[in-house]
Formats: sequence, C-alpha cells, structure tokens
Amino acid sequence: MAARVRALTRRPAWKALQAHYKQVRTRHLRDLFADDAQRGERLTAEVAGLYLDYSKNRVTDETVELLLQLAEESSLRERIDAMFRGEKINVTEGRAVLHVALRAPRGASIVVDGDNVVPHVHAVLDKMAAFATRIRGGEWKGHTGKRIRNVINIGIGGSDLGPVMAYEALRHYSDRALTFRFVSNVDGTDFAEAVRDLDPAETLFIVSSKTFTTLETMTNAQSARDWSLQALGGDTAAVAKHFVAVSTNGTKVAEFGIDTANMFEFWDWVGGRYSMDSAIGLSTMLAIGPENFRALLDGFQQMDEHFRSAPFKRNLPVLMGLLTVWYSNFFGAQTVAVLPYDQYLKRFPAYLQQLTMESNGKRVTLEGKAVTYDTGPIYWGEPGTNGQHSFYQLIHQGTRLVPCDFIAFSQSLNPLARHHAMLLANVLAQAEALAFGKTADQVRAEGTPDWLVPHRVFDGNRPSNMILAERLTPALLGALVALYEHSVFVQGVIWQLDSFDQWGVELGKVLAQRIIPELESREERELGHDSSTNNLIRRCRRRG
Ligand code: G6Q
Repeated sequence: MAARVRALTRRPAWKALQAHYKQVRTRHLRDLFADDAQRGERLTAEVAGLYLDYSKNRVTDETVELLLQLAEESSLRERIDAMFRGEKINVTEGRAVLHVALRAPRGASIVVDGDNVVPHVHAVLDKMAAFATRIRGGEWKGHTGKRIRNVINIGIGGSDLGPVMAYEALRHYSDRALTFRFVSNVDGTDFAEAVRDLDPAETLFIVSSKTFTTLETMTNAQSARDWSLQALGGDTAAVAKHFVAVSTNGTKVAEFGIDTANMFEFWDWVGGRYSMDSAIGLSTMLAIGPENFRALLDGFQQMDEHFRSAPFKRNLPVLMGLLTVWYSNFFGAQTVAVLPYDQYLKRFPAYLQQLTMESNGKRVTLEGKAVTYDTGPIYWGEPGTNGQHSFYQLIHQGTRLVPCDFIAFSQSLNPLARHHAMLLANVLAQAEALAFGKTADQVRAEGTPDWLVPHRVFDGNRPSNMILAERLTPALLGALVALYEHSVFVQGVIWQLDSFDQWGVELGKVLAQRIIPELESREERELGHDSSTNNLIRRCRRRG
C-alpha cells in the first residue's frame, strides 16, 4: 500500500502547504480572531465527552483544507481501514496492529490469520474480572491465609507506564483498602523502596511482561520471589498465591514457577505502548474494579469508532495529528508540550512520551528510505499550574515555538473551596496569554519605563489546543488515550513510518549484556570498547 503513495514531499498538498506557509507564517492570532468573530466556536470538534478547541492554532480555513488534502493524498483513509481490518501494517515485525480489538464490543469480529480475536479478548477480560473480584472481595488468600492488601506491578516500558498512569489518573475510583506500587527500574532502589513497609503475606505481585524475557522485569521478579519466599518460609507453593503473570509467553511464565492458570494472556498484535487496556491493565482493574474497567474500554471504543468513521474535518485525532505535522514540518517546532490541569493526570505526559516518541521517532520510511523531513516531535510536560512556575517562561517569551496541548475538566473530583475556579482560570488564562500576548503599547500604557518595556512584552501568536471535558472518569480517560494513540497513527501515516516497531531500543540492550560480565568478573578482563567506555568500566569496577 505504501508503494502507491507518493513520497511526502512530492505530494501536491505538501507543495501547496509550503507555499501557503510563506503567506500565513506572519499572521497573528490576534488578527485571525479579529477577522472572524465566530472563530472560537467554529474551530472546534467534540466526541466521547472530549471537546477540542483548536481555534488558537496558527491556521486559516485554507490551512485546514490543505492539511486535510494532505491526509487524503497520504491514503489515511485506507491506512485506517487496514489497521481496523487486522492487516499486518507493522511491516518490520510482520504483525497486525490491533489495540482497537482490545476494546471491541463482545460480538464484533476482527480476524487475524483467519481467527476472530474478539472472543479471545473477552475471555481474558472475563478471567481478569473474576480474579479482580476475588482479590477485591478478600476471597483470594495469600499463602498464610491473610487477604491481599498490596498489589505490586512489575514491568517496564509499555508494561509499566500505562498501568502507572491509569492508576494515578483513576485513583479517585480505586479501592483505598488496597495499596498499589509499580516497580520498573533495574536499579534495586526501586524494588527496595516499594516493598520496605509491606508484609509479604499480604502482597501480590503481577509480573507484567509481553515477552517474559525483559532484563529489568525478570531481575525484579526474581528479587520479588526471593523476598516473598524468604518471609513465607521458603515454600515454593507460596509463589502460586503471591504471583500472577501477564504475558504472551506461557512457557517462560511456567519456568518462573507461576501457575499458568494465573496467567493473563495477550497477543503479539498488541504493541507494548498500546497495551494498557489489555491484560497489562490488570492492576488498573484491581484498583478500580471490573465495571469501571469496562467503562474505560467503552471510552476507548467510542474514540475508535469516531476515528474510523467521522469525516476527517471533524475527526479529533485526525485534526490533532495534522496540526502536529503542520508545526513540526513547516514551522520547525521541535516539541509539543502536554499540560494537563488535573493532578490525577500527573503521569500522563510521561505515558505520552513513550506512546509518541517510540512510535514516531524514526528516520526511515516503511520502505527503508531515509526521510528528508522531520518526524516525531519531542513530547514533554507537567501538570498545571506547577509548570507555570517553572518552564512556561520559555513558552511565553523564549525563541522557540512550543505548541501546547492543554487538558482541563470543568468539574473537579475534589471540590475544595475555590481551588477549581482558580485552576480553570489559570489554564484559560495561559492559553489566552500565549495566543494574544501583550504589546509594547499595552505595556507602556501600564506606566512601565521604556527600558523595561521589551522585557515585559509578550509576542503572543503561540499556538495551543484546549481539550476540555466535564470530569475525569474512566470512560473519559479511555477516550483521551485513544485520541493520542490515533493522532500518533495519523502522524505516522503522513510521514510514512512504521509507528509500531522500536528497533531503536535494541542496541543499548545488546551492549549492556556485553558489559554486565565485564563489570562483575573477578579478574581484570581485556576490554574491547572505545577508550571512554573502557575507562568508565574500570572506574565502576574500582567503585570509584
Ligand atoms: C513498547 C515497547 C517496550 C516494552 C518493554 C517491556 O511498545 O515494546 O516499552 O513494552 O520493553 O517489554 P515486555 O512487556 O516484553 O517486558
């Protein structure tokens, strides 16, 4: 399919956008708003409880038309259909890409290699629900007969970031009688600090690893096993009561000593960073309960359906994906700031970093040709209002263009005095200040001395999206995550990338395997690295 699409820079819409950019790059949002009284209501779209106001972007109607034309010329429609049909669009790994099947309703049909995968998805969800009910109800007992009060997810990357983010995001809905911790880093500190105040007799470990071979996860799982068995009298039968696994690799799970009856399965057509709504979300389900988990899936599904069927001009992921292309490739923006004004979403930027940067941080096309344009931008961010007291200075007055995604909720889950009005006032004010700024005349009119005026001027014309919803619910979180998943897809299609592989993480892993024995060996070995690495290894061996 990719072969039928022209190289990006040869598409007519791309060339038209280049010419168009020259005309509009100096246009100010002040003028765009002054020229169109309806702009703030017109450049909006809404679905699944998410309202997107994209009017504070540096676009005219013509820009949007040309971007939509670019999407058409990039065969976006066909690529969306191919994903939903279960085609092997992850070409470098020869895999289908079907996170959308994880939230397909019971009774739907999505066929991979002749097999409808939807019944398998629901069988696992049912098994997870039965397990969650037993843990939450205290029916599942630990080895000594105590009920489980602590749940620790051991996983890394896609097997960690989604579960952590979802747990934090949905804490309001979680069972407060249970303690949740997440161990990912191979740094022993992560594990040691996670368990130091916990009773092994009341602690359940979920070993979450698609491959069940990941160095960090297996090392932490082994330490967890030692920690449990040491406290539980060394009886290996205890493992079955205190360890469950989420994996695609039954053989390795059994080798570790986990009863495969307590293994929750997923499949190779689920990418790690797209897996928080698969069995990888077991900790989420334990925290919020099966019903809330189903609501989360419903939210995902609503966004999937919208992405698959809504016309592009009202399609939220399409619009957001195209806007990112506009800033990355025409304005030369290097980053996107994601700024949730909700403390529960404090881990959302970290989650998005993997989703976006592992997906589109690529330098060759699907056909293996080096790209001649920039691809995935750097995503970063912190919750507001905290960021306002730190890095917003650069966004307002620095030399770089940083498109921002603001995320806000009109209702608080913790209404407390006037806090929420203050929070909302701040997010709205930031978007306004970025767009419209403050001119030298305005600054002077305030009585500012001339020498200080340049320092106090805000150029404005700094773009942002505002994603506004009523309240942070499980369904809303599902819709929000799916919005970004599909926005990333749109960007990857335009840039002709395989957004679903991650070869870039391999080399470091291989080199680390070579260095481990060099660090651990008793005798001084001959080292075959560069002089810097050799020297550093020697220093580490001396513990210097
Ligand atoms: C995600 C990546 C990566 C992966 C981790 C953990 O898309 O593939 O972050 O999730 O390396 O892998 P395992 O689940 O196999 O341990």
